[in-house]
Amino acid sequence: MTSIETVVGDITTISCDAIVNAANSTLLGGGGVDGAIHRVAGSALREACRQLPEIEPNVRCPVGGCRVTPAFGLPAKHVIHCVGPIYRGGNHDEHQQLVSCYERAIWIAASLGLSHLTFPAISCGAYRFPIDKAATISVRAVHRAVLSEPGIQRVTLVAFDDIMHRMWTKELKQVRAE
Ligand code: AR6
Repeated sequence: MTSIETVVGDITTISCDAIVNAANSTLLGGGGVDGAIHRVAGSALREACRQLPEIEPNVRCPVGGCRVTPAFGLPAKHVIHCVGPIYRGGNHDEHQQLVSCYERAIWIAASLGLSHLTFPAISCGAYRFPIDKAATISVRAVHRAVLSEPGIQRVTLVAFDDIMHRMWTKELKQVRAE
């Protein structure tokens, strides 16, 4: 049975098998958690991302998808780069695209034989997804996806502030009670 937990902190400081990144479709870095991950990983991460094949000019990963690289200077083996949706009011497939990020990250981690994953709150910063909705979507997507992946033993949802942590705590409590 997978343990799903939430903590407050900087995701780049937590040891695990794979750190999930909230990237953009270029995969070449940016601000927020993406910037922090690239800073700690070092320039080799950007180079590894640059070498991933483009599916369109300067697009290495579609929205809702993910790609894997080594983690270089981070305390992990891999980075799973997810591209979350930009929130545009909720009627542009954002819900399903966010589900897809969490599910695919778990599936790809399982296929690599990994057991401990850390996630940031994908799309909850620059991409402006409402955090209450994102907390519900992410907890439910993780909860469902790990049911069929017994190799995933631990998922840590890393909140950068107390508000996100409270949202995740509430959702986890609810899902456990169902
Ligand atoms: N550890 C954990 N969580 C963090 C950290 C950290 N070190 N830093 C920020 N967060 P965002 P998005 C939280 O904006 O909304 C980038 O420029 C933050 O408080 O990083 O998916 C990319 O390149 C928020 O709750 O990602 C894209 O262009 C959450 O991480 C774009 O932003 C996600 O915020 C992606 O936007």
